[in-house]
Amino acid sequence: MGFFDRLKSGLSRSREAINEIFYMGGEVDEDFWEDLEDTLVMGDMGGELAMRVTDDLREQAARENLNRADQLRDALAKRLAQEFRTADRDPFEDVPSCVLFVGINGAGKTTTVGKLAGRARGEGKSCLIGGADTFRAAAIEQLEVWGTRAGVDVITRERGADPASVCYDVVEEAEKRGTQLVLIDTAGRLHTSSDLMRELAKVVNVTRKRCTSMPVTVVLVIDATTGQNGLAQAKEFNDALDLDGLIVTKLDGTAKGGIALAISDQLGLPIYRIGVGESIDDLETFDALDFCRALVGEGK
Ligand SMILES: Nc1nc2c(ncn2[C@@H]2O[C@H](COP(=O)(O)OP(=O)(O)O)[C@@H](O)[C@H]2O)c(=O)[nH]1
Ligand SMILES: [Mg+2]
Repeated sequence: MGFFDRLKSGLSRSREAINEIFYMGGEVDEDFWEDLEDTLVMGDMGGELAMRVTDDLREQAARENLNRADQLRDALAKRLAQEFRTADRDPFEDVPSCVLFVGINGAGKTTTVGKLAGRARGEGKSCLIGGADTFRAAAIEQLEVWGTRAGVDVITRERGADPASVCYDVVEEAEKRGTQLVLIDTAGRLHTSSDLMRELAKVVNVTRKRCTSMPVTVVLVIDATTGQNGLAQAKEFNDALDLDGLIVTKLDGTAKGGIALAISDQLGLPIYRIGVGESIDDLETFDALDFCRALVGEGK
């Protein structure tokens, strides 16, 4: 399967509802516009964004005399794509580079680090993984399994060690080896969310300060199936850590792919990659227009 087909099959659950309105009747009438706006809201784009996009498309339809639903499909994809922030720099391509992954437990941080490490090795880049989730022994083991699978060394410390010290170690080792890409996995759960944010802020600050030889990028990994809840989460992380960008995971298992758009739009952050499955190859580079076309469908 080619890239676009994989993305499309990943987003098929998000696309079903949109497909329905484009196939129904085919007339662009008052009901069509209402259904479109509702469908965008249900796909977790958020009310304000759904309204803005629907209004713009409605104006365009009037201006260009588009009165069949299928004529509007690509216009919708293009209009949605405009809402995404674009990245100035790809932290996984533009090396040397050090990337910290943050996010709540279960978001897909460790899996994403593993996928990216595998990809980097496949491209012939040198890579090193830092395991700064030292709260659970199982977290360290899981990361080591991914490291082995990807053929990348994992630097960590014993359970309970200071996560910031792991960052220090991994940056030092990377500088010694001349490593191109450093990927640091962090913990997603502490007793309270304010403990987590304080701990992560320390990890981020130590890494930013220690790592002078390459840019440090802080990426929030977010599970698309968390819907609007994910937006509140993303805001909390952004306020505490001043994020650089996002990776949205589990777009294969949700009808709420629009959340990717809502978060990128509201936080003004680019999406670097998207996760569309559990295996090592299920990570895609993000292209806003491809994504929106896969979300909206290409028509017949
Ligand atoms: N379907 C699907 N599952 C994913 C994806 N990314 C991660 N997962 C699964 O989500 C679960 C939690 O992932 P993990 O990397 O341990 O999350 P962490 O707690 O943030 O490190 C695991 O079962 C992963 O296999 C994805 O893109 N799609
Ligand atoms: Mg983890």
